[in-house]
Amino acid sequence: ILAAVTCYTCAEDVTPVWRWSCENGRCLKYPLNAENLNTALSLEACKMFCNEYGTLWPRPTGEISLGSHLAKININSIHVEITKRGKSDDLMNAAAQRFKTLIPLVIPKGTMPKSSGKAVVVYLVNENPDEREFSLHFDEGYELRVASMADEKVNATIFAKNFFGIRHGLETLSQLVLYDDIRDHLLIVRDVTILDRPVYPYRGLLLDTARNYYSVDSLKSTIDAMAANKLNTFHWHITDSQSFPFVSTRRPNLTKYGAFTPQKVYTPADVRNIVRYGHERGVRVLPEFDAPAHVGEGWQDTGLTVCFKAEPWASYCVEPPCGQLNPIKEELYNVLEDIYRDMSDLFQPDIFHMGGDEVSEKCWNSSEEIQHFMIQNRWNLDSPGFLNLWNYFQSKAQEKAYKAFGKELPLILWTSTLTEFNTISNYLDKNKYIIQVWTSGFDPQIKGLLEKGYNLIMSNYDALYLDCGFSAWVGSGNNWCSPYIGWQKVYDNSPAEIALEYKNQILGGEAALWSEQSDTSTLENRLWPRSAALAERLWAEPATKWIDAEHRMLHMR
Ligand code: CP6
Repeated sequence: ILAAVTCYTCAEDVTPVWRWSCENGRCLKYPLNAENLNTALSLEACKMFCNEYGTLWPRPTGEISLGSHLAKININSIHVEITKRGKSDDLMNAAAQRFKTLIPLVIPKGTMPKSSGKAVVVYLVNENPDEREFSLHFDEGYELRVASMADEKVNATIFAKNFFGIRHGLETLSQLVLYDDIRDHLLIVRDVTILDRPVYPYRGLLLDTARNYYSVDSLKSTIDAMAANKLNTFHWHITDSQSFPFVSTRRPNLTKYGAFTPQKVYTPADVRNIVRYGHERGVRVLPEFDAPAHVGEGWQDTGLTVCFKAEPWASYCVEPPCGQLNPIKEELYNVLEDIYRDMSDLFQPDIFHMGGDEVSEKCWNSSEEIQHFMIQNRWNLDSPGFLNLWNYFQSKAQEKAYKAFGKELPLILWTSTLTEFNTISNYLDKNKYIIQVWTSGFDPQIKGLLEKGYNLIMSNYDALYLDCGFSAWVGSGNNWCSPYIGWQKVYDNSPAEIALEYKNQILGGEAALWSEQSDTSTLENRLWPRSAALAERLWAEPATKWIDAEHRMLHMR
């Protein structure tokens, strides 16, 4: 299959000697000669017509008709018209601008398309031009038409309920443009109708920028690639016990003591830049402040943590250096409020992630002060007792979060002992908390939580951990990454299949790149194309498996 669609012998800078023909869903190559020159298909054109979904990724979910003709277009004459003005004008303009920059990307390096051909005019028909905020309930659907025409213009129209749908439509339209290396021309598919909307409202990617630092540019490139795949949430795990690169204006010492170096930080200007970059691309930048575990570096002078760098670390945390917030300190909650306020100012999020993973009883129990507090409250120094302490922390942190963000925004927590389905309703209100599942897709907890009415985001480590699978964490021996999860496994991981009857409570999924073994230099290859597989799974929830998507995946990669 690979050999049939890939022209290994066609160097980019030579005149092609092959033409391509679609046979039984594959593009096969034949010699290009004088007789077939006029009708010969280039490889890209063949791929476009060799598959029900052309080379679109993720594949549309509604009606699709791709016509059977290509029109020659002029790269210097591409126009986007915004038909209705409103509060989202700045975003609409940015999306139009991005569309224009996407087109030249299909031109192979070292070649130049002829500048003859038709002008392209894209009409953007936005029903609610005032809508500009992210939401778990907004409508990201769109309708795209490329007219069949005989005159000197190619007319395309995108209809949508809001900017977010329009933006997706432009992304799809850009994928209908291809480069013909037989004629050195840009072409666009005409006679097109596409109706499209996502199956899941939450389609995310987690990046951990605390175990290793990532450059601001690499984060922006990541957002570009997410936008191309119609992923809509960049979950920024911005702090952990290893470093605190988030520059807190209200508590600057956290960054001063917590960053790896004074350069390896995200300043307010960096964060604003990234959040804006995401907004223009339909990507929500969702901050996580992970607590009460996974803290350490940065808190040295506060006296508000316990068991920081405790040894042997394996007795107090999952990976060193250990560290946990001390929930009995009243001052802690003022610091949290300040961090949340900084995040509110910069991210203005519609959802907030409060972490809550991997809390260690033993870490809290190593503090006499905490033991004393628990005894005073008549909480036993056992597991249920520590859940009371944790709940004490979470309730106070929740109150500060609502205050700092100025609203009761949905809060996300990782699965943990606090979120076990038998007892979760003693602690967390199902109308206030979304639970992100990071444990195995076969965990009975998942169904239990759904039965109790909780909304979930799936990040099961057996399919969606991009660092490595579970065994990398618990003794993979001398194998640096075992198992390495391929895009096929990501693609076939269906959140709905886990519990069909509760599909409405599964908001979507998220792939996670934990960064103990990754940084700027490895980022692209860790994320792509595997996150593209996730993107199609969450956009379309196809009934088919990866094998049916392989041709399009090779193109998207
Ligand atoms: N860091 C944080 C991690 C992990 C989690 N939280 C993690 C746990 C197990 C595996 C991979 C990553 N490194 N903060 C769990 C949500 Cl296998």
